[in-house]
Amino acid sequence: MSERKVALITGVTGQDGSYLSEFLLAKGYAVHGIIRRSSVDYRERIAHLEGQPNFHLHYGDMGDSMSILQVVSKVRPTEIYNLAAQSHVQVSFDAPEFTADVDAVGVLRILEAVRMCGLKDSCRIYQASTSELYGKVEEVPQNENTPFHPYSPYAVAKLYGFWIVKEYREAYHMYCCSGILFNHESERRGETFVTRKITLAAARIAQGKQDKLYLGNLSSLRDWGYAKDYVECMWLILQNEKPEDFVIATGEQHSVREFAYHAFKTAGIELEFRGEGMNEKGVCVAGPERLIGKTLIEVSADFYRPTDVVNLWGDPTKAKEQLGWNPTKTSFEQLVSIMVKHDMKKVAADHVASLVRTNLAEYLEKGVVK
Ligand code: NAP
Ligand code: F7E
Repeated sequence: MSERKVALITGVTGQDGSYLSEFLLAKGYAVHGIIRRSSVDYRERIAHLEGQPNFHLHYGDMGDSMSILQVVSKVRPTEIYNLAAQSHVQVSFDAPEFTADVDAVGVLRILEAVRMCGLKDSCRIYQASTSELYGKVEEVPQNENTPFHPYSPYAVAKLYGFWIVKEYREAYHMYCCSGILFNHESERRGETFVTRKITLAAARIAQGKQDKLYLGNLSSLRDWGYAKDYVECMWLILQNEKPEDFVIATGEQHSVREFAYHAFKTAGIELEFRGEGMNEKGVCVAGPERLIGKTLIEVSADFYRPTDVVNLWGDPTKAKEQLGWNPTKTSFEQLVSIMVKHDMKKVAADHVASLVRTNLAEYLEKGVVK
């Protein structure tokens, strides 16, 4: 492997991109990230890294071959982590073409840029693949040999990404591989994914800022891990002697209902689920007096998908044995607790900030402060 340690991360502003940047900087890498131009700068997750001498950002877009080519030729990375994607499964039903362009053809653009820049023998490529490939599952739990059955436009696009990586590995002998990662969450998770939606709502309801939470399928099952633990595995996959694909998961499965139960419990609210299907409700049976007996969770058809993946459960044996990775470093209960504790503080801080803003506006109006 090369002496130079230069990583290029697409999707650097995302949940995983931010943790991976921290991880690689700590390992002594020069880290380059690709960011998109937007009218509002949304770089909250990497703001603390900007200005560090080994951290560099470049404008580009996964839909724009020229920009990808330019960045790759300028940076000449020794490792590329292709994390950029339209990553929301439900949104992929509304924006299927964009999802295909970024999540499928985008992977091809990275592979071709590496070839065109003459880096095919010196640059290792990690592709962010997904348990969504198993979709309408044909086997439980799922491992590297389980057949794929993608069940959303997102999963179909990611399937192309998986196969094109395998194709370039075999056709051009490139070191490129896929991590088939099961759901991984954190306090940096996007707010419309189910876990973060729940932890934020639990914190807001506990602090009197929200009355109710509406969710979709409460019985959906996921294998949820902690994102901070999973980025280590992305790096380990690229340090393996041979390029191979790996399943990354905890090996434990929980329902959306269970996640909600634990999250609300951590926020000081005990829920009891009553009823079934669309009529199921989460009712408060213990906690703050004002909430007892109130329905805090209801089911809404708006959060159901045309086709949904409902039984994901990964078998991380290969990663454990071959990469020495520990899939149970952070337990399910610890993950829920990390997220809820973070969001309890965030909601409280947002409240204080809004009070300060309101008072400041009033003082400015009255001329108390100028
Ligand atoms: P995320 O938080 O949604 O981040 C996605 C990143 O991709 C963001 O930085 C986003 O930039 C960037 N991006 C989207 N479209 C782009 C485009 N056209 N050009 C350039 N950048 C673009 O996702 P994540 O949870 O960190 O996941 C990282 C990767 O792993 C994704 O590929 C996802 O599909 C895959 N994955 C995630 C999970 C999981 O459970 N988290 C599991 C399996 C696989 P903006 O900030 O500008 O939007
Ligand atoms: O849904 C159900 C929903 O949106 C999980 C992405 O990172 O992981 C993620 O995709 C489950 C689904 O994640 C709501 O129907 C119920 O069954 O949090 P999610 P996801 O679809 O699993 C995979 C591995 C990726 O690769 C993706 O990039 O929860 N669910 N009620 C809900 N989901 C949402 N979002 N909102 C609800 O109200």
